[in-house]
Amino acid sequence: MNVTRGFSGRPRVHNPGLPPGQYDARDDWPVLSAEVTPDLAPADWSFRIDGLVEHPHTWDWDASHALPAAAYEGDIHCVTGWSKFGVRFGGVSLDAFFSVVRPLASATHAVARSHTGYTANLPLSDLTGGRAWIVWEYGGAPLPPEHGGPARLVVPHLYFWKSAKWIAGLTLLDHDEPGFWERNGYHARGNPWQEQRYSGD
Ligand SMILES: Nc1nc2c(c(=O)[nH]1)N[C@H]1C(S)=C(S)[C@@H](COP(=O)(O)O)O[C@H]1N2
Ligand SMILES: [Mo]
Repeated sequence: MNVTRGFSGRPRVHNPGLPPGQYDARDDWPVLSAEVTPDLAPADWSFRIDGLVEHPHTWDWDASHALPAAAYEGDIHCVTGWSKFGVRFGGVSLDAFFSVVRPLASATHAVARSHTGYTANLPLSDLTGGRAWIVWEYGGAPLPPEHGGPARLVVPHLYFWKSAKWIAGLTLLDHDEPGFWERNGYHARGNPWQEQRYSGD
């Protein structure tokens, strides 16, 4: 911990776990949605990976739950400034889905699509190696609809706008193609530790 004295003389604690410019939202979990929360039942949810893969595939709720369970326990960082420490999401690692579809060597990027039409682009390398999940549980309970339930993408090492709620699929590409926020001035990658908030950062 790095303690500096502010104007008030009260010690201000810089938490080294916080990326630059972020604050700890503690028990708050703000809802940030460009859309109205869809009425999406687990039975109507599906997840598809297509584009530059050997075997495009669609999983329904039961098929995705038959894959090996995995969890993310750690921090999340929203570009609007809040971070949360020690959240726990339960679901399946994207690696388990990729091992079924087998990305082609030419695949370098992905566009994540939501059932609502929201999109976010990501380098494929940010989605592999145990760093990205499809999740349906938060803190051991079903993921609430306003937070992307029944299921969302979680890519916690990037700003949270990349973690598409109500995830519908990934399309693998051989080039980068901006998603919803990226077309509106946000950064193509969005690494919070490098403060990649806006294009040009
Ligand atoms: N479908 C969809 N996914 C989305 C968004 C959105 O508007 N629609 N907002 C993104 C942004 S900007 C953030 S910070 C997080 C917010 O997730 P939360 O509402 O669960 O906090 O979801 C991301 N995923
Ligand atoms: Mo965000």
